[in-house]
Amino acid sequence: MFLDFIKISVKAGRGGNGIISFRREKYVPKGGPDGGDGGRGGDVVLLTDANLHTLQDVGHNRHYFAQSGENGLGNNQHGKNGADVVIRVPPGTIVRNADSDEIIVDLVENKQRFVIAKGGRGGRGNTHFKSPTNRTPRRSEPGEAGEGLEIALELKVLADVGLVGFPNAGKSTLLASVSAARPKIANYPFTTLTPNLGIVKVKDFTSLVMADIPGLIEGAHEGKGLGIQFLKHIERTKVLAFLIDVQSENIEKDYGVLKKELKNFNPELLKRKRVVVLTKLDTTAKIPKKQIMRDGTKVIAISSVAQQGLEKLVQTLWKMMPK
Ligand SMILES: Nc1nc2c(ncn2[C@@H]2O[C@H](COP(=O)(O)OP(=O)(O)OP(=O)(O)O)[C@@H](O)[C@H]2O)c(=O)[nH]1
Ligand SMILES: [Mg+2]
Repeated sequence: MFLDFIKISVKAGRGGNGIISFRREKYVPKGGPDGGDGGRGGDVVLLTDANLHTLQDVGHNRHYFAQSGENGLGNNQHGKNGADVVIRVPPGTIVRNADSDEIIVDLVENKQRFVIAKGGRGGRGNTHFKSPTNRTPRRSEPGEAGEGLEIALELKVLADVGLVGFPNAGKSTLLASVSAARPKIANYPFTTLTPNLGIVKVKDFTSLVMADIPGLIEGAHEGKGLGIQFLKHIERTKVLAFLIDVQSENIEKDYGVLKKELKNFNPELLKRKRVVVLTKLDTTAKIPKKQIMRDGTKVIAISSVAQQGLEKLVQTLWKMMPK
């Protein structure tokens, strides 16, 4: 199961209590106060990890608790701090307050660390309350409660280029042939059920992140096929590549259907830079003459299997990236 939206509750650890204690030493009848402070409660921390691509692992638990701090001890010893609990999420995870729906943080960098619930402070032991007038303070503080809240996590993958097209158009095959990603490829529709990301090398030190998503069909915005929910994964891509099988009976029509489905999901998507990619060039003897679509969009023909046009496509995508 692919999880790209979950709600969880997080609760940081309570601080340990400060304690009341007095020195008990041989031959010292009245020792002074020596009650130590409580330890700090553990934090709940979100940490991004580029090796993760879904929120699935996070979803195994609905509640995340960090450890409480330990109480202080005699002899001025501090209680141990509670351990943090670290929740690993993929980069591209948007964190909201589940009650107010407000965005708390958008975790876009890899290895980004964010304390979502802070542990309570430990209470002070009675040592702190000693004064010239009170040498035997019988006072200490309890630890503070840790923060707690309900959060909603939503993943919108971060990629430079998003591949859109009908099922079987060859999206996953393209991703596999220009990157090290190994998505599932098969000759039936809806092979891809969850987004795949790959890194496409452009030049020695430059690369693009490409996202392959499930196939779209006409009526997807009404729930046909896999629906359009997964389109949110291309909402943050800078460039869109519309993949259409070169054998299509009507390339303009197919392109129109794809555009319509995108528009129904989010009209902003059509303001994105885009290119039309005719796929499976090796399956036809006819060289497609079309170089430009009616709306002015550039057309590139490729074959992932015969490795044709791939370099040109990658360079074109790179040039389209906002610098
Ligand atoms: N001959 C030829 N076949 C291709 C080419 N690219 C993809 N195919 C075949 O087309 C079929 C579908 O390819 P996929 O890459 O799985 O298509 P997809 O667009 O990812 O499909 P969904 O995940 O279902 O949306 C597979 O049988 C591929 O082997 C190509 O360049 N040439
Ligand atoms: Mg696929």
